[in-house]
Amino acid sequence: MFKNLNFEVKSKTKTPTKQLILGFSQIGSESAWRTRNTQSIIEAAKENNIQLIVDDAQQKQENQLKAIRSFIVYQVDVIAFVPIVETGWDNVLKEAKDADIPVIIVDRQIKTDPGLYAGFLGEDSISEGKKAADFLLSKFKNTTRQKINIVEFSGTTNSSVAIGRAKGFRNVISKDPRFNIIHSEDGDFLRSRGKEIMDKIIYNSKGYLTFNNEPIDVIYSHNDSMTLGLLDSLKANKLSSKNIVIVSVDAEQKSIDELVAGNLNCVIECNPNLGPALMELTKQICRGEPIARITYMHESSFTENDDFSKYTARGY
Ligand code: GZL
Repeated sequence: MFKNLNFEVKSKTKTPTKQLILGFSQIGSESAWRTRNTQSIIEAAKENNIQLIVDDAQQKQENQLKAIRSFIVYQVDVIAFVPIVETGWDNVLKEAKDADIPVIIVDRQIKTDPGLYAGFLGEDSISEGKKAADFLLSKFKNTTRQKINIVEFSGTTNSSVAIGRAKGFRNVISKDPRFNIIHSEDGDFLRSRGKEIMDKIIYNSKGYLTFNNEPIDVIYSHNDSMTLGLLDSLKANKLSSKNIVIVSVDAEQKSIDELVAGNLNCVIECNPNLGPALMELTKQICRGEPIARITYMHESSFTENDDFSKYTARGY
């Protein structure tokens, strides 16, 4: 699906019938969400007759910088990329601007001079974090519990998504003093890391599930891959997940299946299907039209209170 391409410089003549070339740097394939995200872009490029050059950065920012510089040498019409972390993009974006190649930021946001890119297409991670907390406020509204302890499985440090999901969550949960985040750990959006973190918690627990001798009441996980990993750990240790409230983000099929099975309580959707919108923005730019600074995708939530018979297949 992915290939790191060798580039040779091609003369780029802008003729009306010229097929548009989009250079896309993807961070990797760390989750089913990411794989679907890539597929959506590949499918949409084909449907729009746009030549797509996809590079898989294997989770390394330096590989993304190399790929973007290769797209510049290749003189693609538009560059799009998912910034694995928020910072470190200023120089390469200046090089793209000097080469008169517009850039679209996809999925995750960056901290840079806004004049260095055309616009952002992706998810509102702060809103996703808010929705996760809203569910908990509602879930515990009528309980007499005076202390509700939360452990957070965080996404990649310095990624805008982990920062946003943490910020949105805390903005809401702080409204109720009963809630305490007693531990937060970077699981890098990986299933293996989710299992490792949970294995360590279980190993050090006194009784069912504790952290530093405090009972854990809630787990908030920034993505389904880490959630599936923590469920792997509970299952391997013959511990039920039904005695703890678990909220996850992405809404991959496997996570929805665990919700229906009663092993999760709430799953916040993060929409990976950015392909069609990315192609529209690419064509808009190539027609010389400005694009919106921010384009958010529609997202919903799934909870234990839903009528599961109304659910449809997630497709990833
Ligand atoms: C979200 C995206 C995140 C997903 C994870 O916008 O950047 O990265 O939630 C993926 O599954 O690793």
